[in-house]
Amino acid sequence: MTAEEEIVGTAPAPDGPVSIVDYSERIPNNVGLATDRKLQRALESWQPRFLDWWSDLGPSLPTRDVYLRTAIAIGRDGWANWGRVPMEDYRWGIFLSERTPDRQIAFGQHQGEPAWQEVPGEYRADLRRLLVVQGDTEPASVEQQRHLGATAPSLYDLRNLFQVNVEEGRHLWAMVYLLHAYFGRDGREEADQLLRRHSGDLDSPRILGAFNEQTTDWLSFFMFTYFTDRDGKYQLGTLKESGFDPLSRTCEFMLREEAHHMFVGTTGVQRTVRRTAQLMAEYGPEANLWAHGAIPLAVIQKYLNFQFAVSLDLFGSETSSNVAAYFTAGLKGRWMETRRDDDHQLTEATMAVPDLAGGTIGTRTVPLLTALNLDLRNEYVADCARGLRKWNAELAEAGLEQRLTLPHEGFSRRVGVFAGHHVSPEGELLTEAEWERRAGDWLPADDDRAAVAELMVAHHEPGGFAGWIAPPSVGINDLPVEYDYVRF
Ligand code: BYC
Repeated sequence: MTAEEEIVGTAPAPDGPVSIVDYSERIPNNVGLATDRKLQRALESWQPRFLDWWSDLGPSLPTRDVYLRTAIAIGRDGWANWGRVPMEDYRWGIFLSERTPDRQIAFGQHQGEPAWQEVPGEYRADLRRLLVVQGDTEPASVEQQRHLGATAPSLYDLRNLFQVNVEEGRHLWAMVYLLHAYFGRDGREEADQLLRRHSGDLDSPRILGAFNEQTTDWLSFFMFTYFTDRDGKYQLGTLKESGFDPLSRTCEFMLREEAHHMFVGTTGVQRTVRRTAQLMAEYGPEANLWAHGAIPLAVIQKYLNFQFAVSLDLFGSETSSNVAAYFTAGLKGRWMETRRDDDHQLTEATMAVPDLAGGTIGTRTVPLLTALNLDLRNEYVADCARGLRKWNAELAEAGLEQRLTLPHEGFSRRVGVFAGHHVSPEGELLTEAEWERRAGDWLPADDDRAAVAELMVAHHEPGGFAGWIAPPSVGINDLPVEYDYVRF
């Protein structure tokens, strides 16, 4: 081990059966890659393209090393090793959770059958599509966050950004492994395309809308990790239920890494709100916070509105024949499928979905099977509301009456039943003229983003924090908040 890789801080001790990752291989893995020469060669030929992509479109800030966690085992605890790593030497690898012996498909027309270890021919195209959509989002987010390092509010935050970035890179590996291992030549072509589409590229954009938006600044990054990574949690949760066992096991492990990404979002927004609340309490709720170097609550609310709306779009339409087909085939389940108390077939069940026929926002009843995107979205929205309560507790503790709120599900939507309509954050249907007049009160305008950008001054010295954000209460992995998490 070189000095650059010294281990700092203790890795938790393993407490259960763990499957050790083989780090002696060029591609670290726990899937026995060395026993499949053809697959190993194919992935080893993709690896340099991934590294080129990382150096071209990954983090642009040059650094010497970063205090990062790297997966070393798959067991419930003790799965990560912590140490200083030059980012280009990060060991991206392929890790699947342990196989559950005799696992059965829990839903749909194959319920009760053994989970598939190979791709059933009739579901090949659908499964490939799901893997490609999932895989496409991972490098997209790294591209979106590429330049944020230059304006990091602290070394603590910079490290968190880089941790998120390397793990999104690893999640790309997760999908590329499945494409290469199970989809032959088509899969290899799709894996190449995952590095050819780019976020915001006019000719070759990323597949889903939110992944072509710009992550303009750190407030937008925290909102992204709170709202958009949380869509990732819910989508991965449904793919974890998949009858295709390798996909299920891959997603189970990805979900473990994902928890930290949402922690970054929850606490990042919370610390921003805390600083804003402190200054509002000190100088009065109407004070010009820009002048005090902080972000006004109304602007935080606009960023929240924007990111929530684009993240709701990621769930697809409220009614979708695709989702009904995925469920019936056993490809994509519901959130916590096995804990749901019903027949897991849903052939008779119905659900109310929003409806705008007649010029008002009402509901209509449809077969539940076709409404599963909305079912998942509803679970997601309830989860989003939980974080908001934490942010609002900061305002309450500062003795303020103001609160942050989630906008109405129809607000600023481009996908689904609300697309093409104008809905206020409170849920009123508006004319286009009213929308045009008021949208600037609800969504970040260019001057809001410019004012936020002015506050984004880098603090790359240990223990330093930008004035617009409160420091965290604890550091990473029991290290002090002031630790030099990133070295230049
Ligand atoms: N933008 O039938 P519909 C994450 C397309 S995030 C553009 O309603 P369906 C992460 C749709 O593809 C999680 N196009 O949709 C987070 C379809 O096109 P085709 C990513 C969109 O299929 C942070 C057509 O419109 N994972 O992991 O029921 C950092 C009709 O749509 C959009 C997944 O999404 C959009 N927003 O549901 C890093 C899981 N929405 O097929 C990572 C895999 C829809 O007619 N994907 N369209 O050409 C899926 O399960 C589904 O494809 C979707 C859409 C939920 C996305």
